[in-house]
Amino acid sequence: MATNRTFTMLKPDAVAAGNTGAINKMIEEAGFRIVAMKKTKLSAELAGKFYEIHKERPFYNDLCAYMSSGAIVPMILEKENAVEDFRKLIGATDPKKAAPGTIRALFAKSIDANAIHGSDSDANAEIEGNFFFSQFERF
Ligand code: 3AN
Repeated sequence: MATNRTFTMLKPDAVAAGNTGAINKMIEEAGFRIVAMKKTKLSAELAGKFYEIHKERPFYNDLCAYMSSGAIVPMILEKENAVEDFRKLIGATDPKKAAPGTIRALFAKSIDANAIHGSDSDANAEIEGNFFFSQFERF
């Protein structure tokens, strides 16, 4: 089951710009099923926990401040080959390098405010989904 699921999160820039619906339309049209979804806001402390793997990176503090600056929309998604296919759909971390037609090419503003997160492995998808959702919030 884990191999068919990934975790995503619409970031504060995308939610504030009113792009939630447009991005979710692209996600569903690409064949992903939304298993769990909510609108919420992270405290700086929780953002720090979520991005703990990046603790040593120079952009860690800015990233945590940014990710707790506004509402986000975390989701668990299901599809064959979910992690890899979703990374393709969202495009490169830096929107200047994101392939045309990808979510980041269309909606990201910068490397920090890059519209959307996508898990980079099945193991992280599981950990990240569990961070936001209980078993009773998955359908
Ligand atoms: P991705 O989200 O594409 O998997 P990660 O996991 O390497 O990228 O980085 C997590 C987040 O940290 C990115 N989404 C981005 O917002 C931020 N980030 C990554 N690299 C940089 C960087 N060089 N400068 C500033 N922010 C960065």
